[in-house]
Amino acid sequence: MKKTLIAIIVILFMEQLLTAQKVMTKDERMAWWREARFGMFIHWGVYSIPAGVWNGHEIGGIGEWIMNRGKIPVRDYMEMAKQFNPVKYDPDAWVKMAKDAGMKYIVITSKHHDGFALFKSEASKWNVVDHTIYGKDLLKPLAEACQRHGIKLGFYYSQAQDWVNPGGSASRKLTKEGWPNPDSVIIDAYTKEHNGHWDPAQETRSFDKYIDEVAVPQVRELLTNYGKVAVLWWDTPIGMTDAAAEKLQALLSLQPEIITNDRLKRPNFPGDHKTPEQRIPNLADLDGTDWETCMTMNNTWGYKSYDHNYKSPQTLIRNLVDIASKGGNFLLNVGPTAEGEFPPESVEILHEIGKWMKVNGEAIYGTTASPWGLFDWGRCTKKVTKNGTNLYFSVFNWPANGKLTISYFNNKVVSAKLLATGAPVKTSVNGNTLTISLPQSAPDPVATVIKVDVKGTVENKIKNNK
Ligand code: FHN
Repeated sequence: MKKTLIAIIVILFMEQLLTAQKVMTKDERMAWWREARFGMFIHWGVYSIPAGVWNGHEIGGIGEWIMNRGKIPVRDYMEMAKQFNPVKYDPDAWVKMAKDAGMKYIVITSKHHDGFALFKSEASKWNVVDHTIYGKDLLKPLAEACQRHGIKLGFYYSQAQDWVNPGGSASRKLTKEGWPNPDSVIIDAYTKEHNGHWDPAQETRSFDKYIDEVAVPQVRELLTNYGKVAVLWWDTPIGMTDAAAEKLQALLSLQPEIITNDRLKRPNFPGDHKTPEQRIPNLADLDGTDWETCMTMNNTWGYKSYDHNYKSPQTLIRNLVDIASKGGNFLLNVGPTAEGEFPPESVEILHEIGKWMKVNGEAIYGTTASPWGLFDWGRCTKKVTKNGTNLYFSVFNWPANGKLTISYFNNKVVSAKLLATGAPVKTSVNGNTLTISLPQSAPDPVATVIKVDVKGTVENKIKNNK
């Protein structure tokens, strides 16, 4: 009896060991991400204190680049950062806002190009715990909140550019991109000679040493101390070498299920997905590789107090539909303030997107690209089911004659309804043309979804429909 019990325990243990060691395929790793379709990007750091203004000058460009475009000396920037004190930071509220908007994952800047770590690090004192009056790790409570609310958490990490930790690289920006600096000629000559650096303090160590002494240990910290990390989002591989990329890539084995993007080092480290930025690719650009469009709500990633140029919820909802109809993901950015709050405009936009997603999320989650490509009147997404295929037609421009016609249609319609209300809509098939008869006016002027269930599979028609 005792022997049998021991044998069973040994077998169970061996089984567990084997499961744990099983290397996941890319499809297995990407499954949740492809299902999710919609995530939140968060750009947060000490640049949210100046919020786009330095010494009374509005600094050009995106907020998180203020140090570079403003040519702020390392010592001054570090002095400013000491006052970082986000007392209104409420990670549960952040995660809930993402979740209520229909987002399934969050990617936050653990360290942006200014090198400031939002986490406790043994590799550099230039981090929120050791350098600021706030003195607490910002990622730990976010990881816990994500866990509580069932949202996946990923870390953005600027692996090459680092403007404070010596040895990091710097993309060269001309002074005129920042403010009318009277010393521009001297500074521009200096940055030309010094690979984009503007302060001697940035060059007291080699890039290789920076990788070994800062980037590698910090990425190890991120992949060790915060539970499950869903995504590692590299950025701007300026000055990266294959050798440095190898070292960073090797750390990913600490999180065997992790997904990474294509920005570690080009072209030898393609990662799992492409990252079109501030744009939605055309169908012709897509080659079957997974992709994720990242986009700002206004014109900056990091908070800028005077940027109120927000896209409308309609534009962003339609972007999400457009992206899903092409088989991609949408990573929509929020740039919190120095106190730790989302800007009110972002809160409102998230709320509006959430209202639409609550009704129409089925047309986004777990869908794949439109078999027809684009329509003048809107977009289509598709979901294969046990019994056939669900087609989701999202109508942006309501047809004046109340009819949608879809050519190259070869399936039998099982049912058709407005996704929002469940009210049936009439369909007829004439030859290979499906006609959907719609109500007189659009129930949702942003995007009304018609769900059409058909028998069988719907093959790709894009080559016919060009
Ligand atoms: O330089 C960064 C920028 O600040 C921002 O983080 C974006 C987000 O994709 N990435 C870089 C520019 O490509």
